[in-house]
Amino acid sequence: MCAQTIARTHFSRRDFLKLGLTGTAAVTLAGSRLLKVISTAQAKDAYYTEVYPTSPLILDPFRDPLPIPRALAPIPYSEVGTWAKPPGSGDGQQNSYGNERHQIWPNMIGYPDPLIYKITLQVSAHAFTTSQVLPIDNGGKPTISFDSDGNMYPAGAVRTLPPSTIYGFNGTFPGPRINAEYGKPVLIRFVNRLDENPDNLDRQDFGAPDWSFLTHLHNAHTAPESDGNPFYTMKKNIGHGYEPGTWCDNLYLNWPAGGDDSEKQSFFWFHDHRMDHTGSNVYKGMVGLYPIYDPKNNMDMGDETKGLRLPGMRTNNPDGSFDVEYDIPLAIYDCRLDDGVTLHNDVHDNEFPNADNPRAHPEWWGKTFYKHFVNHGFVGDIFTVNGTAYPVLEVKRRKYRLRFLNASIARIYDFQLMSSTSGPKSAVSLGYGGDELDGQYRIPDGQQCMRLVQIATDGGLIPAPLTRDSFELWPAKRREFIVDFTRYMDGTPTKKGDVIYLTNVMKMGDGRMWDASRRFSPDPDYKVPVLKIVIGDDAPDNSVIPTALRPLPALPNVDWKKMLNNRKIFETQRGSFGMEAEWLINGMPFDPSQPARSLKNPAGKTPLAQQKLGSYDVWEIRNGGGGWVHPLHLHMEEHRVLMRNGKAVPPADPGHPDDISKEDVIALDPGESVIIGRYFRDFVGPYVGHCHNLTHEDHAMMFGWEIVP
Ligand SMILES: [Cu+2]
Repeated sequence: MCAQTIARTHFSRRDFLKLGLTGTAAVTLAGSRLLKVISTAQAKDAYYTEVYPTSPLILDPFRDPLPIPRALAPIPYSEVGTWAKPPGSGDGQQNSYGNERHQIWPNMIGYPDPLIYKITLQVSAHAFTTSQVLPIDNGGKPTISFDSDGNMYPAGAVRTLPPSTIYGFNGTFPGPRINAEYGKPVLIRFVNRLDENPDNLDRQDFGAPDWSFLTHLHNAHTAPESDGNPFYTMKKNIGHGYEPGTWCDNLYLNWPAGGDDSEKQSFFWFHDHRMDHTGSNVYKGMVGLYPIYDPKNNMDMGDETKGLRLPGMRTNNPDGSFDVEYDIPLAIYDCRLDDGVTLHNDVHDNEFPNADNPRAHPEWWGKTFYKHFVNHGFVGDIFTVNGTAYPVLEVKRRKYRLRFLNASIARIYDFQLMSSTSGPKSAVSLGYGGDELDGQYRIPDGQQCMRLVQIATDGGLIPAPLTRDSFELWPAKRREFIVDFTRYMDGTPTKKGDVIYLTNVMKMGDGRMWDASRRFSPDPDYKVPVLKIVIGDDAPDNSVIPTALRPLPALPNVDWKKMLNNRKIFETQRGSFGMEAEWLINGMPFDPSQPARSLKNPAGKTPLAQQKLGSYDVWEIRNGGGGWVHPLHLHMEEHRVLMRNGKAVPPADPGHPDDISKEDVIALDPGESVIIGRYFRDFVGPYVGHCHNLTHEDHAMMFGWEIVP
């Protein structure tokens, strides 16, 4: 089916105006105010109206169980052999265009043939909750709601949410989980079937309009053709992404950079990276999980009786996959549901002619609402874990390994483990309105009750565990912890039935930066429970909290201080071009035709962002200011922070404790500067660096760089 044949929705713009005239005052008011915005739509600022709907209140939170994805099974080679175009190492075998090959096939590094997986991009439906909801307005008052048949419901009517339309890996959100192991390569055939829509789901007005995708395994050590980055696809004339009917084979060697064991990592995720629509595709569901274990010397193989003895009990399944109990990924994602009266008005509207924007969409009431182009970055008011809003997890009385991932567009979280005697209260019942409704619930009497022992960052296991009272989680970052659910931080044992809340204490009303966090102007009243944890039965526990984990890779045999004058400098800025090129690096929007150029360094040079294969270099990543924070992600090898704000690391800046580890996302507070050291090994070709506030990325805060032979 092609775009033109998608059924038109029941509401036309005229219907909406009619509803505005004959419906309630609230609709008329909203309609007339917003129509005034339309009349000045030529003005650039009209696109910056950060007018969001208020999601309906989830009335019965913390009842839906936390979904814990099971491991996807590889496809038997006997079946792969029947494919018309099976994967392989030859020319033209990497994608359906037949124009690329894999740069390093596993046998070239002495590795076995890859396990083969197949993941299909599918249009599907997803429910964030089974709870009933109460539609509320920005002031927290009950308000009208709608359905897809054109009915309007009066204020105070309790409703069941319609499912949201997703573009998902195998049609689920989050997508499949692949449990990988170092030394065992994985090849995933990603197949685009987003043109098929058997249930005739309404695609709404976000998600790449040409239904293309581009999958990046963040931040695996991967050749450009498997990296899923738009600098590569644009240079190779593949385009913005892989379109419906096409496929590509992403080969993940599960091989540490430089063959160096100390470069191993532990938790990847795969997500969309389609040029200009990464945010809308990720928000529409393209998120998958990829923990990676290390069987060498049994160090970290998901078996707590061996190696480092990190929490986890491994079951090898007959289908070739394995699952690890007590080792739980937690993908955090915030969303916002349509209220049916908020205007859809976006610089991308011309890409979605069926939506007939600008207008409100009462027929989309209760489904995910997205704005591509907002001034700061899209934030939601409903917080979800593994695709479920406010879930509950029953744990055994023992230690767990929790792998946190921030899969949100722009929101940063600051998490603590809290207890609460009186339990969650809706923010509405506490008298809040506006942005203070974000998160919907609070635990006013919440008190920190447990600490978390950090064992890993983006770059994998850290040298030694860090005991934390709280931790920030910036977009795309991963942080892993051991939590001992047998006792509280004061030493008191837990009891069956005790309740602990994973609680967000960072208030962020838009994507610019926090309004309140533990580091800056904390708001002791902003305590939003995200996940309810209930203590269950005792269970055997052979895990330990090791005193040492994985040593950092050795620094190169050069004095990096002597390299500082010739460093490459990349600065994030908000530009004056506006629109699609709002967000810049070194004054330029992303240019897919060539690598970026450094700002002038102290030696007076402006080198191209180009590195010789096998080199090591010093880069500076700078936040050009303006009061925005930027989570700046560099593809390819993880970096080590050498200096932050002019001070050598270690010791780490107290606000950025992960600076002592390997990382792939740099957390840049406003005005900060970080100098990093990086290797460029094993593969040649185009890669990118970009802000992982996906609104910024999609509006050009990205730069191309490359490794040359
Ligand atoms: Cu940014």
